[in-house]
Amino acid sequence: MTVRIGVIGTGMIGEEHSRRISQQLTGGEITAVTDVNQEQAQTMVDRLSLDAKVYDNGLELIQAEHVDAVMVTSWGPTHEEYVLAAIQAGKYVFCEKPLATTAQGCRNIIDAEIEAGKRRVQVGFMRRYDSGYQLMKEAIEANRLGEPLMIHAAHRNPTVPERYVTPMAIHDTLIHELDTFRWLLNDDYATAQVIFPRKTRHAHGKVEDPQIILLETTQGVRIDVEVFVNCQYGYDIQCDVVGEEGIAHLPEPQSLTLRQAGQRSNEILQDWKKRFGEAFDVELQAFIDGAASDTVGGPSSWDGYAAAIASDACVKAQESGQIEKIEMPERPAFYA
Ligand code: NAI
Ligand code: NAD
Ligand code: ISE
Repeated sequence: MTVRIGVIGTGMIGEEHSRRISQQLTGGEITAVTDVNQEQAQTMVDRLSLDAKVYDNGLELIQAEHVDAVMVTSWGPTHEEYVLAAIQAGKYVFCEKPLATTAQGCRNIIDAEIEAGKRRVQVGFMRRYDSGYQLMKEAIEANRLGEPLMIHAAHRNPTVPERYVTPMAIHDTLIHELDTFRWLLNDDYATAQVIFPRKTRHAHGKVEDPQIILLETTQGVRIDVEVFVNCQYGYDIQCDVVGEEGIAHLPEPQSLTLRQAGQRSNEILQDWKKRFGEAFDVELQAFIDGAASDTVGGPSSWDGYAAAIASDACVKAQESGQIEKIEMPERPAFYA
């Protein structure tokens, strides 16, 4: 069965994902698209030579008979409404992070999914599909490091646009780590604190950059993450898990070592598109295969909710300068 997919939001990642589905992956077809900027939706259809209808809005697209599954790649504040509508229409939905911009928004989605009685949502936390992070998880679960004690991590982007403001370091950027570490450690967060080092001269006025986020899990693992979104030199994701008997280091992306002109060098990638390209492939193929076989796995609405609760606490910690508590409600059996 070919899964007929409707795309809401044809911006940067919407087009990336649509290109993958139509040109690289198997079992899926883009049959419908929409964007608040209709011209942009039509441009994507033309550029990718899609046989897809352009809809006036996301809610109409979700209802369309020739749409089996929905991909939400519009701006974060629009996600909740579309995911709720897809659940109500009984359609599988892949939603880019964040699932919703508030924890309450995620809770509304969880309540709707439970009431509908079936898992419908896969959240776009693609790092879980990255082969490097998967190796780290395998090592932790096989107890090759002993018990994990600490994580040192960094999330660096070369630059960010003017619309990127201080809280986005948490809910747009750190949100990936907030999901990844819960998954790696099989644990939840207990507290968060944010520290602002000296500001880089490359950051514009509305963003504090860099930031250091200190997290503590319920089992006492301590985590420090440097978020530095104007680091200039590249897109660089670092992670070390320190255990009682060893350390797991996130593999660097494969790159040619060049010996030339008295230098030995390796390329550093410049954006998330290439850094997590293979992870996006695996993530979306899993969604298509899941929809085709009437089931969905991977990061759930509950994971989206957990990341949102931690993210809210980190934003609070940015503002208060204090250590903030993170309280996770009990996980419903539905998401066990
Ligand atoms: P973008 O701004 O390039 O694209 C968003 C698109 O959504 C725009 O074309 C906009 O016109 C459209 N849109 C906005 N509201 C809409 C609505 N109500 N209905 C239909 N279309 C609407 O943004 P980008 O960078 O593609 O990000 C989109 C989403 O993807 C965000 O949630 C972002 O957090 C996520 N993202 C995830 C990444 C990852 O690593 N997983 C990387 C980059 C983005
Ligand atoms: P973008 O601004 O390039 O694209 C968003 C698109 O959504 C725009 O074309 C906009 O017109 C459209 N849009 C906005 N509201 C809409 C609505 N109500 N209905 C239909 N279309 C609407 O943004 P982007 O960089 O592509 O990011 C989109 C989403 O993807 C965000 O949630 C972002 O967090 C996420 N994202 C994830 C990753 C990742 O690494 N997983 C990377 C980039 C972006
Ligand atoms: C972007 O939205 C992403 O999701 C990228 O993965 C992240 O590195 C970047 O900081 C975000 O802005």
